[in-house]
Amino acid sequence: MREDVRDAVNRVDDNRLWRRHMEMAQIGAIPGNGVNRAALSDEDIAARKLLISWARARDFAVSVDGIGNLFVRRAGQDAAAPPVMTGSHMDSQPRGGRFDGIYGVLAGLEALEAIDAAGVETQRPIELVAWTNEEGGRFPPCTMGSAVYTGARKLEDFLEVKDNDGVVLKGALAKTLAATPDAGKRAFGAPAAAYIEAHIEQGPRLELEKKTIGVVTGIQGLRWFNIEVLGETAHAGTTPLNLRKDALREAVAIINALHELTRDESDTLRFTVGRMLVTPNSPNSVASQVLFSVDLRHPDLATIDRLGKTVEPTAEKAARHCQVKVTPTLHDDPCVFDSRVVDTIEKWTRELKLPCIRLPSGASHDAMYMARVCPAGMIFVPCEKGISHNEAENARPEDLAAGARVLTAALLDLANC
Ligand code: HGY
Ligand code: MN
Ligand code: MN
Repeated sequence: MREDVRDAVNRVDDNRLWRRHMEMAQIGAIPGNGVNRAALSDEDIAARKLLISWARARDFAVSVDGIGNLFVRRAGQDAAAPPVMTGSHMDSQPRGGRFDGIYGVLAGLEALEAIDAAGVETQRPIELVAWTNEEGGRFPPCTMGSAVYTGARKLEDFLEVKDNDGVVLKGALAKTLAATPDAGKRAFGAPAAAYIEAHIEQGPRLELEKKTIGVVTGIQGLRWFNIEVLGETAHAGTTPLNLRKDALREAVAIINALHELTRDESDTLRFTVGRMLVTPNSPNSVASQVLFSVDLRHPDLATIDRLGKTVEPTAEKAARHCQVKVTPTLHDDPCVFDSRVVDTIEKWTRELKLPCIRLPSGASHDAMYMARVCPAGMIFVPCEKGISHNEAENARPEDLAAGARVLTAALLDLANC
């Protein structure tokens, strides 16, 4: 193994990496070892400040762009060269785990620190990024920060999005940006030479097949929608059923029709309704309005495209007395990662004698958007029983450190070519 790579890889500190996970897990901690660190919340701000404190301690440069993506940069010999980038997200689901997203940020920081401690000079700068609002749990859709950074979406598309309490994204973003005033200002869309994201698998394969590393080949396609059903509120006791415009009853009919539409014996297709807001949300008033989410996913482009196009007509057909408004909120086709980056990840995994498999990602990640603007790839490490988006999410320190070593080696390789 190249001397510089060996030296840097040997400086990955398992204990520091684990300790930082536990420290971050205190921010937004919820019972059952979980975290609730919603995007652009006070908890998100606290996590940003903690990450910046670690970056500053190593004299890395810190900057933030207009949607709050947070960048930590280690200089290269050629300051003008497009950097090699790594990163993930610090926001979590409402009942999230201690590793989803934050692992990719802390593994990236660990790689930067190990390279720095080894005194390895790289031709290119290496940058870590903590993307804003990857989860989309509070402010849908997901992967918002990377979508705006790469130009796939405009910031203006999202400023008026509201959370379940009616808080508007624009105000929460302004508060978050104001919380780190001494971070440099960063434009959207600066060129990158390559991007690698480390993440827990959020599925059971690595653990079942006793592999330490997943060399990720790509990400399945997604289509998200908001469906609004508009009826009329009325007295639950006096209003005959045949005179009602019951938005909740018809939302259920639409959801059942979509379940029929998406029935898949092979259990490859993913259909989820995870969010529902009911107005007036009172036991003895007929619902006048229901807003619910639709999350559709499939690895095959033709399939996800065909299904995405049937959502609106299916909803309109299933509704009888109410009006229906279907708004697409996410349209991501399946992505295939760059073969050179995938091969580089596998090369160093084997150099480090770590058992690995190649596999696609069922979950989406910011790498979905970075793959559109530069060669990109991902490194998975196992999580217990594949559980994620759940407080019980768990991972082993030795696996997290193994993934950070592969990341360190791959970043160094790409930063010198
Ligand atoms: O929804 C996803 O796939 C990701 O975990 N945000
Ligand atoms: Mn994630
Ligand atoms: Mn997630």
